[in-house]
Amino acid sequence: MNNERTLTEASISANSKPKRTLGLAVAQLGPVQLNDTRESVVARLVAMMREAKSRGAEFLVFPELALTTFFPRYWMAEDEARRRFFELSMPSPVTEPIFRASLELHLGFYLGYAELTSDGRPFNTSIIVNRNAEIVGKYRKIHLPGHSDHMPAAPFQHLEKKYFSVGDLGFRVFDTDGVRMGMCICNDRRWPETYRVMALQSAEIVVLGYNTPSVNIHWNEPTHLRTTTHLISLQANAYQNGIWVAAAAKCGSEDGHHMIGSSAIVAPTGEIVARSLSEEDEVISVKADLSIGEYFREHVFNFAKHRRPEHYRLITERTGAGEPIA
Ligand code: CDV
Repeated sequence: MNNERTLTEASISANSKPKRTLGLAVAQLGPVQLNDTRESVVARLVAMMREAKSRGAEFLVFPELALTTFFPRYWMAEDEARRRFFELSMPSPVTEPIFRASLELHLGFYLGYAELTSDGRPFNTSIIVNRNAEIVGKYRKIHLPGHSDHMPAAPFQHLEKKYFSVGDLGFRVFDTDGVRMGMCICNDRRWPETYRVMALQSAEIVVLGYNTPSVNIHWNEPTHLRTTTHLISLQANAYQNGIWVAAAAKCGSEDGHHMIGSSAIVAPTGEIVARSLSEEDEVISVKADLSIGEYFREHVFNFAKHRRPEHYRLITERTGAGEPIA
């Protein structure tokens, strides 16, 4: 890790743009067990907000579905899932302490949670909250992995397609405390379109949370690849879009179901500048120089100058792979 940090610092000092910095932190969350209360999880989140602030953080990234265990691994009726795991409002009496801490600490944050709208639609949702504890942006997960049917032979379920509707808000960006920020959720991070749509709106940072089981229920994927493909997705997309990417895991063993850690902050150079060491609650932080991304966006990835969208038509015209074009 030290070596990677040195490379990034070298690339910063070789350039001359004035620094625009953001104290950027990620709050990795260790396991949340099925029987843990929302109150106990919120207390852990607030403790990490204080830790992040003490290190100079101005924005803190929490995981996907941060308030409960990763419940899509369990088969149950939709009504039961909604009653046990979904939020009807944000903030709510239970989550209010997070917003109070945001205001007190003058600390913005990203938070993932299960949202049930007032008209009964279920989404895997995240929000960006500014340093005045105001919600400035909402995103609803678009790339929902897994299945909707019961797979009793599988070691566990991945029922995001059963419990959630596909997000209806698109990949938008939000200006929060002087920074243009985009967000996505977990599986979205593996898709280049996710980042490119936000980079085309001049995103400087993309933040995200994830719950990635160590075991792939669909094929016998070597465990180490779960971490490799996670990191490579963050790094490639940070570089190819000239953006910072900050990713927060929920990890460790939730009632015997293990999920990867490796929360990371990646610079627009594609270099990992901070990475978690544990699979427990852990804050990582950097002083992110936002101007680094400008070099990439002005030169090798100057979109206006070099992109050729007339040759990218298949990306929006086709969903699955098909026959060669004439
Ligand atoms: N929560 C997720 O979206 N998890 C997926 C798993 C199923 C591969 C991920 O991309 O990490």
